[in-house]
Amino acid sequence: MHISKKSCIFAAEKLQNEKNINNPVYHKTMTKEQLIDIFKQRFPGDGMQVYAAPGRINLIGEHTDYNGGFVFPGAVEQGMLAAIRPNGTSTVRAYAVDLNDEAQWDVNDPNGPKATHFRFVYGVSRELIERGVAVQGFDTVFSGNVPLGAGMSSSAALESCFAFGLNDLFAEGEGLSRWDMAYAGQATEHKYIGCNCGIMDQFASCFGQEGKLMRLDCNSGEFEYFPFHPKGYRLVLVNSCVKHELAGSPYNDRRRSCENVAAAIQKLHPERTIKTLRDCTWEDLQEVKSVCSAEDIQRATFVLGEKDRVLAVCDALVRDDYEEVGKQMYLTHAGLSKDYEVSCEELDFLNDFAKECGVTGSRIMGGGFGGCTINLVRNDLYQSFVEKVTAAFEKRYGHKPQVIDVVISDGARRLEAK
Ligand code: GAF
Repeated sequence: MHISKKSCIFAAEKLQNEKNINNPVYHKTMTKEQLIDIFKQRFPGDGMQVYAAPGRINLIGEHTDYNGGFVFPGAVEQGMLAAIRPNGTSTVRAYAVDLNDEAQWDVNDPNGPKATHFRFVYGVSRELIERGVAVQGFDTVFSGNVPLGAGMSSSAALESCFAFGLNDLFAEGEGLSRWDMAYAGQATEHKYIGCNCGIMDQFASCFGQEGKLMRLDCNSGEFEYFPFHPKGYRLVLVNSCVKHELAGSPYNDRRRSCENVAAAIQKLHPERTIKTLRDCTWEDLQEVKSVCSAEDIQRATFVLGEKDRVLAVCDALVRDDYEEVGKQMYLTHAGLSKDYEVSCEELDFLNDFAKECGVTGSRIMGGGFGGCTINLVRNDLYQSFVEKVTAAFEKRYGHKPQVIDVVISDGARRLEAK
């Protein structure tokens, strides 16, 4: 598979890679007070509210969300902050601090702004209106510290921040549920950005709770919080700081492959209801081997395996069996690399290197094609692993990876005045 080392694959993350590939943190973490100061310089007066929503990690369960499978994410401490104040008109005036970019549009404009970062805000407000929230004009200033292009879903953070904030400011009565907000974010990706993503990222950003991972059944929407305080281990991300571009839209292509296989199985079994690969078995897959492309079968093979791996990891966590958790993570990486083909040289290098160092579990996290690996590391190995992987990666690729300690945090919220 030929991969050109250029920019981002997901339209949703386009902005990030236009800006910077090898130095993903090009802006600083901003406090609520700093954001308010910037807001006041642009839009004098008081009365603004500040909202926050996080990016996410995912312990296991990749590319399973749009296949009706299980995912196992948690919210992180990095996220998006937005100061918002209704302005009594139908005009939205927005300023993206990190990009030093501004735009304005009418809430009823059917086209909206062109720049990706503003399209998220525009799309979310349109989706809220569709869901019955009477969004009017507002002034806003926003800034984020989710490393861009790392696969930690800076886009879901932006969507959830505005979904939560605009619902809080404009909804009458009870307003939207967190599920409605998550779906509004996902619909924004589909309709305004062009990425047919699943629900994992928006779900994690809306429902996250400090210290807890969540196992979500994407078929039924049922989910369970799993307190995650592994004794003797920690989770650390190693961000390759690269994002590769494939011709076309590979994320949407992967999704289409899965849908092709599910449709072929449905055709063969009209007596059953096959909505997604979730409804399919290994036997079904065998049966359609001759009518589907080898590539589609390969993709589906990964998805069926990944469905089982999430459940295996949950069982292992209940037993505090972190060795088993790690084993499943390595299997996921192998599947994502060989069958789903969403890895790249840098991520395979990080994965191999983690294994050589004796790291318990390691794998690509997020959509793939760059970004980071998530690593389950024994405390006693942590320091030497971080030092070694940093040095080895830099020697090979000419730049340092970014090491990010995972802190599982809360989901979308309003920040109360201190
Ligand atoms: C991206 C998507 F946005 C998610 O919905 C999910 O499919 C993920 O890739 C892969 O697990 O983050």
